[in-house]
Amino acid sequence: MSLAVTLYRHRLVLALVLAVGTLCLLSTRSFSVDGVLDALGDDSRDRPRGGINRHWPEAPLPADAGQGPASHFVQSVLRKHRIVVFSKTTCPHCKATKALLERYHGQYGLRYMVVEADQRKDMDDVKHALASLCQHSTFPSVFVDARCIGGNDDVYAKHANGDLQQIFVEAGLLPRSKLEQHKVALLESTRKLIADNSVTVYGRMADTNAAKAAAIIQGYQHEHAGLAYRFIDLDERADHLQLAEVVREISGQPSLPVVFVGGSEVGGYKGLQRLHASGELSKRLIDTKTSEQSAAERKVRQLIQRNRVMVFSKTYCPYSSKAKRLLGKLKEQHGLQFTVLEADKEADPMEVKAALGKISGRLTFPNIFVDGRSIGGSDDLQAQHASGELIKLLQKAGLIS
Ligand SMILES: N[C@@H](CCC(=O)N[C@@H](CS)C(=O)NCC(=O)O)C(=O)O
Repeated sequence: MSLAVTLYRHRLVLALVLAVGTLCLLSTRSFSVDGVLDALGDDSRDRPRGGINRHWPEAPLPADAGQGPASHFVQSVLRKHRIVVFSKTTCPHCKATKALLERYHGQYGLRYMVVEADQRKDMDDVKHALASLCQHSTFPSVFVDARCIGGNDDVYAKHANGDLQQIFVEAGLLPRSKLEQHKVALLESTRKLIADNSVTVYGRMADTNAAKAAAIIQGYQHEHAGLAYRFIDLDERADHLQLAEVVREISGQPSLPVVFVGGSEVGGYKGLQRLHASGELSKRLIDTKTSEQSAAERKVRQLIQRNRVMVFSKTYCPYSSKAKRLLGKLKEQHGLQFTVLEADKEADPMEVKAALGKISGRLTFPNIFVDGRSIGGSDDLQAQHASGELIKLLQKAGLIS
């Protein structure tokens, strides 16, 4: 029997096989998020590429997730991606939400998925499907682990009070260990930034005092061409809470803005305003121009920045010896680490002294710095130790346990 005759006899079976095969292919495609998104083009950004959420399909979706193709689409996106923004390309609130998530991506590597609903033919159905999952039916709608956490205002409010970070931490998307590592790195980079710039302001530009502080510094930019000035706007950062903590630890100032001039903290807006009004700010800005720093000053600033407890001493000075003895005892008892520079062994001890005078206002040895700030000489150290203040300070800074 020829092949043609066999095929003819079994034509019904073949037709059935082909029909079932086509149906399977079609249904796979309509439930494949990637397929739908591919069809949408590049504007739907799929950040979390490559095999994430392997465990996730078992997670339950809300009972009222709805039926119909748009509901199925929404559900499959939510099953596949842990952070999802349903957005519209034209909506400014959506842009703001995406910008915020992009900051979390940049700072902590958090991946998120954006669905641009206005690029879909079934936008209204998607909107409808979202309304059954969220309290609202507007764009954007943001989901974490298939739970709606709100629109743009809600997400920004949660970002401001730390709830958003907490949601990511609890979902295991942002491990606590990563936050801790980030804070250690932040402490170092913040110290470096302060040391490398003539003026550094940490604040929120939306806050009047921060804006006023920035305006004062901008006024000096004509006079001091090339002034190394940085304004760090905490509102622009995903890690604003940690950065605020780090600035508080470095400066001892409880609130923002905090202004550093020539590596030293001068207080907030009021402190800066006082320096400005007295004419002192102009003098300090001339003094702190990096190009005018001596080699000794650069070395002194670097030592202060790189060593959490830094002692400037003189080998023959009894006050220095007494201070080093006390710090040595704290090293033995509590494991305190400290670094000593013997100024009289340097090429130009007078330059070291001048640099210390400029940085801390102190012209005698020893001069002891903790986390970039001078805590005084030997007598101050003994007094702070006797009152228990020194131990408290070192404990708070995590320098002893
Ligand atoms: N009250 C200060 C006294 C320190 C002091 O007088 N140090 C002397 C050296 S022992 C000093 O620095 N003199 C100026 C210099 O050597 O340039 C303290 O406790 O540190």
